[in-house]
Amino acid sequence: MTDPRTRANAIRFLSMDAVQKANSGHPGAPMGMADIAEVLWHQTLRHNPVNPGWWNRDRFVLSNGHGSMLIYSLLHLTGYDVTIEDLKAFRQLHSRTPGHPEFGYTAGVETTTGPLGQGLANAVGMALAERTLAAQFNRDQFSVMDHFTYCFVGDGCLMEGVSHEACSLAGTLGLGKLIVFYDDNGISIDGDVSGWFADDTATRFEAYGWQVIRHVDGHDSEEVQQALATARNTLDRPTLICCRTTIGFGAPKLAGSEKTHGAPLGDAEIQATREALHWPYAPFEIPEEIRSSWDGRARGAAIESEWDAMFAAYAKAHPALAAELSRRMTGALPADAMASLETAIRDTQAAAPKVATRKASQDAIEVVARVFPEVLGGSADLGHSNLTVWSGSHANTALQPDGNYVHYGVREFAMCAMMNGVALHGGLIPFGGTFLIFMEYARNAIRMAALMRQRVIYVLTHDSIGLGEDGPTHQPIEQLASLRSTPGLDTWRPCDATETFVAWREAIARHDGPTALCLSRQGLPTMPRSDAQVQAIAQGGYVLRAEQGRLTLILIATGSEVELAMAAADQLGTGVRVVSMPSTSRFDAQPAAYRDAVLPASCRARVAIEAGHPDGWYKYVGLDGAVIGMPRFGESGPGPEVMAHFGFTLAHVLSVVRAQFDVSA
Ligand SMILES: Cc1ncc(C[n+]2csc(CCOP(=O)(O)OP(=O)(O)O)c2C)c(N)n1
Ligand SMILES: [Mg+2]
Repeated sequence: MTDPRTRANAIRFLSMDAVQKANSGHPGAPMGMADIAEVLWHQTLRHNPVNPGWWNRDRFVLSNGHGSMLIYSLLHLTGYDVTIEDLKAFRQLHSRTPGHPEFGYTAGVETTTGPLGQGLANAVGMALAERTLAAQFNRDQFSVMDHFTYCFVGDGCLMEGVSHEACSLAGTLGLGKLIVFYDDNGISIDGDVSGWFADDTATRFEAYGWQVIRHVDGHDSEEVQQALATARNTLDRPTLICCRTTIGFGAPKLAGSEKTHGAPLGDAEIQATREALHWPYAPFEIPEEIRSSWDGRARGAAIESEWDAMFAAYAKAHPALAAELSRRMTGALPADAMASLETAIRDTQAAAPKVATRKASQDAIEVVARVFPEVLGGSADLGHSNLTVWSGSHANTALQPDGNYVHYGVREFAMCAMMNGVALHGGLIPFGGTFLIFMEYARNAIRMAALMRQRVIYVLTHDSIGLGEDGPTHQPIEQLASLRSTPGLDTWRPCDATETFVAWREAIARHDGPTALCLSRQGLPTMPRSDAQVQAIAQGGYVLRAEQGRLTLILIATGSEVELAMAAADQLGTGVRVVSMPSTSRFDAQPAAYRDAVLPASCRARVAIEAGHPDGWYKYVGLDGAVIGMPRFGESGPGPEVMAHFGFTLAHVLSVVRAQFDVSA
């Protein structure tokens, strides 16, 4: 019989040998957490290695993602499509075992981790998604959505501020099926953490409303098993299991030292560890008995087929619910969704309201949330400024877990990282609001959504100095440029209600990445458009005002500055074209012929106008063009006065154009 320690040692040797072979990586955490991982993965985790996409699987997040060999070893040993050859290719180009776990590369990896603390916030989002779907779909004896979310964290994750944001909210929401194992090894990269991390972590989590299980010996499988059972029996609040461990456990000279954190142990120390742990096998050799004791495929198939039978009975008893849950989990569009949005776009253009684009966004959300019941909205305490609440929104709370709106509180980073977890879980489409300036607080979670190609929608209002009185702390300058330079993220800055509706449609219909909607505080008139122009908005940039006769100048603008560009064109004459460019990434993705039709190479007289950092616009206007932008911080004052002070006036635009270009027809 293979005992737990032997199974754990299989993880230890695969990890230290793979790191040694790659001559790069982190053996310490996998060796230290191997016993805990063995307890969780061998008998408790409900998953099916043959079908990593099974909806009701327990989710597992390795938030201390530098310990990637831990999860790769577990996936390999339990029977996922991760071969011994994959482990030998650890950290090599295009291998399925990249340096940090990456969603989409490796079967069984639920989220990309490595930026410490964010995996934990992703796990909070997954637990929230599970509970929300359970409340919306489970009926009487049918618990079709009913799984745990497990997360491993190290000292680093808990030092990171986002752990406070996410875990404080997880406590308030009472996410009882979230279970976190803390690898309390007293070591981070610089050494013994007592000099920089002396918190009473257990008391801290109790203060959040968590159940905390203290003083667990992370190398004593029975103690870990007992703690896990207690955690699984407490369903009204999340649980933190504090496990005392030794980093690099088993290495005779180096165990307990930061030297095992992020470097190969070396051949001599690995040989000494083989002797100390009585492991006579060659690197990457797992004897059959140990291998079969780890194999989770038969157990996984049995667990899933039990659930399949339940789901079949549920589908008989509640056919509409079953069909809807299936639709949501597979990500299929609701029937007629696109047609409803089309109609709303056409109606908006016809009604031609003068509203702030944040208000138009709220009107769009009304339509979107009606046709996409899987929308899970929210805001970081700015619901009434971001206008993210709608007539059908109701709060998701511990007592009302079926709600479709999350009050994230003032926690922008956790909001965005949790939304990644919600999106990864499936079944819900998250959107969340804050001021555009405060996307900075959430920056890396937005980047992670783009890296993982997740459909997450950011409602970022108060999009320029035009917001006025709150002043330069609140006025975004470089944020648009920063969002636009994020690969895979679509950024929209619509100029009116119609463009806002189109941006929402594009965001929600998109399956392969996140979208930032940058919206005005101040009212903006609806621009006149033909049907063809309405259709063209989705191309990201299009001719809003065509020249008559010879083209003498192109004005390019976005958002609130489109109105200004149109007024300037009226003054400058018939040869002036206005291009509205709500999304540069969308425009850049169009065929060259389309881009050239909108911005003909023959016309070098070009001026871009946007109350944001100017640098990105030279790409469109060229070095002989001009940009009217904001290369400096703003000022506090009434919005129109601030705009005028910084040159966003008709007179200034006309003078810049006339000084540089001859626009006579
Ligand atoms: C946000 C972020 N900052 C810094 C790092 C670099 N880094 C990787 S691991 C680590 C120390 C983590 O300590 P701990 O979680 O205790 O891991 P252990 O050494 O115990 O394995 C640091 C600073 C990172 N990956 N993410
Ligand atoms: Mg540590």
